[in-house]
Amino acid sequence: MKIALINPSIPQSLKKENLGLAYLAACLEADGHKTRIIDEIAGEDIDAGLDDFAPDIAGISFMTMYAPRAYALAKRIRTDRGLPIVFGGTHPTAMPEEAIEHGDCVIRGEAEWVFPQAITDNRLEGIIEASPPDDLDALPEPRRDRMAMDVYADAGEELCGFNYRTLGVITSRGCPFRCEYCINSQRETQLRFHSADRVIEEIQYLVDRYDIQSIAFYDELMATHIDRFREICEKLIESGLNRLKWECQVHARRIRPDMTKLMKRAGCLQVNIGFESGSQRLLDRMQKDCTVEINEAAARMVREADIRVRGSFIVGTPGETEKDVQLTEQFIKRAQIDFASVHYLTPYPGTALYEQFKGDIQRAGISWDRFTAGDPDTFNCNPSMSQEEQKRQFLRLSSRMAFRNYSWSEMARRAMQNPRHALHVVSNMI
Ligand code: B12
Ligand code: SF4
Repeated sequence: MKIALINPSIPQSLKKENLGLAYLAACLEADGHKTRIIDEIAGEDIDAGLDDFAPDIAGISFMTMYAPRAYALAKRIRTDRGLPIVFGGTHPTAMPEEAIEHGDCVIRGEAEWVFPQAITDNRLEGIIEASPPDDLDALPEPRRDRMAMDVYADAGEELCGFNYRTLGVITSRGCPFRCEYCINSQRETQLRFHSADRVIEEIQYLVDRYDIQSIAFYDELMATHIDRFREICEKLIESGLNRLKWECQVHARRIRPDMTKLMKRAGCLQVNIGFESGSQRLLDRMQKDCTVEINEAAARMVREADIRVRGSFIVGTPGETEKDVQLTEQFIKRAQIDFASVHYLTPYPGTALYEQFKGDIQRAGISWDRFTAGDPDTFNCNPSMSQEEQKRQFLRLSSRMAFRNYSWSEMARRAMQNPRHALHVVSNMI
């Protein structure tokens, strides 16, 4: 069979490769199928791709904010070409009943084994529950070569103010935490890992084939299994691959001084930590399983190893007051966060947070394309503050903090790279 795997694009799309599709392509091909990833984000034209490839099945992958685009595409492909439509990815997994209205089949969850099997069994219809792969190393290497990787490598990935040729690697799947705004609050899949050897093999491949200078680890969290993470760092050093720069997400609870020193030697330039708030009450409310003190100590340990700290923060948590936003601002200053990225709390389908508000969201008829995590007009989860006030707090904090710990020369360089964004930030600061 010929299966087209479609990656739709919207104006807010970030130029980051969809590795889920590359894993699927590898497994479908291992089963004897032909695949083509038609990647609108990389600039490919979907109709031209379908004309050229003439597939038997069209699979479409999407997150929530892509849903209207994915459904419109599905309608067109069904009407014009009569192809069966299979949906997968975060949004169809969270909202299968909605998605199935627009297609023939929805596969929920990690579909590497189930998608090829459903084709073999000729049962690509309705809602299918995938059983996620237990052994990640048993998966063939993702077919990155099915995507225009140079577009992604050169997309201007910015790491600490520099643009490196960067590609992504996934070394684990799942997360042991259950933050209420994240899909892991509802997901039942186990935490699973690629071995350190497999990770190094993949990175070496990216160096040899795509000449990368930097790695973005797309894991939800690195360092959840400390020994394996240490092994990856040691192997990066032994193999000389520590000349590559990299960044990753780590939970504050997992940061230890011996680990940060090793990470530095292994090439780590920046650690991203979801601190979320400077208010303990709100951390507890969002089930963060962490304290302000642990967060502050983690930031200190990372800084002391001479690694930059990128902190992510949320405005709009239920119960948040102006005082809480001030606590967050004070935390960012006190912990000397190098780069603070502030998000507006967005109740994504698939999360425990969404379950609390789904009635209101459905009644308000909010279109999925507004679920961008940066749009304070999407939905206000916080009855303690008016929408207008919450929005004012968000814009103030995000613009004041975005460049807080950059030097003037760094800020000037960034402003020159993106003058429109710089003007927007300055106008919010005034
Ligand atoms: C890496 C990652 C990113 C990367 C790269 C994204 C990419 N291109 O894939 C970056 C950093 C760019 C990113 C950005 C964002 N992300 Co993100 N991201 C992730 C993360 C941590 C891992 C995704 C991943 O690679 N998983 C591993 C692969 C193997 O799994 P997969 O992609 O899901 O694919 C499997 C299945 O879904 C399925 N499948 C997928 N497609 C298809 C298609 C078919 C036909 C079939 C049958 C099956 C199928 O099979 C695949 C193989 O197992 C997830 C968390 C998660 N658990 O999913 C969040 C997640 C997807 N991101 C999320 C969000 C909200 C965002 C942002 C909006 C955040 C922000 N504040 O700006 C942006 C939006 C990006 C944009 N503008 O385009 C949410 C999405 C929630 C939702 N309901 O949509 C998630 C779930 C995190 C969360 N909060 O819970 N993200
Ligand atoms: S630590 Fe990160 S990935 Fe894990 S549940 Fe919380 S937000 Fe999600």
